[in-house]
Amino acid sequence: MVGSVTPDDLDLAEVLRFANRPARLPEGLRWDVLALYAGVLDGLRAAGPVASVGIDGWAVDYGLLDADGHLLGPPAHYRDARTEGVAARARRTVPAERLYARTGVQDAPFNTLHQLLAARDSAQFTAARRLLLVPDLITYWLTGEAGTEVTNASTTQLLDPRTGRWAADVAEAFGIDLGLFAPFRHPGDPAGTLLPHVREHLGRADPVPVTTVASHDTASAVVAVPARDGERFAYICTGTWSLVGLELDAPVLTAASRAANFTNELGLDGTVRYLRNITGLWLLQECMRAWAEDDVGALLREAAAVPGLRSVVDASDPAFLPPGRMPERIADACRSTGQPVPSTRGETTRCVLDSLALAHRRAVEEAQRLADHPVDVVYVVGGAARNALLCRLTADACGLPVVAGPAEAAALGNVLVQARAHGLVGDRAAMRGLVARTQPLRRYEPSGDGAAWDAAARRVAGRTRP
Ligand code: LFR
Repeated sequence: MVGSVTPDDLDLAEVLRFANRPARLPEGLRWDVLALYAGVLDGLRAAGPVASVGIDGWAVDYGLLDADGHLLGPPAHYRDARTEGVAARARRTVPAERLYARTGVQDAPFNTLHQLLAARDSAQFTAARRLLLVPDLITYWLTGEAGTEVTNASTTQLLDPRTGRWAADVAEAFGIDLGLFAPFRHPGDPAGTLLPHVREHLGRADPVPVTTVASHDTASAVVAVPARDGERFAYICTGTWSLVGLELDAPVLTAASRAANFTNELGLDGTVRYLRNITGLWLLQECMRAWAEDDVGALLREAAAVPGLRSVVDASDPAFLPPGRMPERIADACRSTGQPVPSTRGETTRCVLDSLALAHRRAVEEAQRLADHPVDVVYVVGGAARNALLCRLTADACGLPVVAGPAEAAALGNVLVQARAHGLVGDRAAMRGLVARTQPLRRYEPSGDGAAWDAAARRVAGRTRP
């Protein structure tokens, strides 16, 4: 994505899109990170003479380097089964209450901490001298300089969200050597310049700066939430996941917050992204993969034509995390909760969208209550901003207006942080103002039919949650 930024204008153009296809090896589900890097290089070449480069990506996963700085094999996928049962064992080392009080991170199987505990006896881990989170790994290949970007580091479950430094006592209790991590970098910091062989590939003679952005994609997306200064808002960052929450000045580390499995991740300028991970459009992506269907528009039209709220599943249930057999698993969840089993693709799609809207509602309500931070509007950014049905259902379910857009929020947030580092835009409010003035947004008013959503919420709460 190439962004152009002036104090009055913000424009984003897609120059290259490539698939991110993990591969199942005998040892487990792995990311094809070389294909990703090759795609990045092709994209940079297609982008032409840019003034700065910034890398963001998904959280928690990492590559391990040996003493020579060489990658020790493909990074494990956070959906890999190697972390099964690890969280429960880890709680015997550090009780859940203390771990949450120190790190503020949700209890999820894929947290970096759990992945490290699952991997630590492997030959690969024994040989490892450096750990780089995936966007930091790509940045390292581009520049030769290793760093640990702090918004992404906040998802490891090894960081203290109050200080933005490592929770050294937690790492020590688990026997994790924090020396594996490179020094911290903050959004806006220089991250080096493109290495000579990269420049040669791009046909650039001049040094090209790489700028640290909020390298966790969700942190970048929150930067581009087009909220007005002083507005009381929640956001939903959509894509494979729905990340639903608030931007706060300080973490919420209470017992109630832990019980509700909210996470405190760091955002730009020391803000806290207080949010819940909801399985998100992964449910639909996996159905589409099972059906060998790539026309989401057709499915959404079918879903809009079938009656709503017939069956709902718990979209934040970790049972939906692994890949495979998604239509059957959704059908099973409906059956086991005594609800009608969706029988057509349209019905299954509708079940997914209704369930997501309901999960959005629950997270928006609980976040406000747990953080004592009421909101007046919900911003939907990311891919689902283009999904009018899901936006409408989310507005109806939340009983709040939804403002949808931009769909490419993560890329815009990435570009804006680079632009700020290069003196082109001002503070967070100025960045958001620029997004609001320049990007197409659509507003959905709630229909007022709260009772049907209340009833559906009771169905999910009563039957599919422990
Ligand atoms: C979204 C995201 C989420 C994170 C998940 C796994 O792309 O980064 O924020 O929880 O992927 O890394």
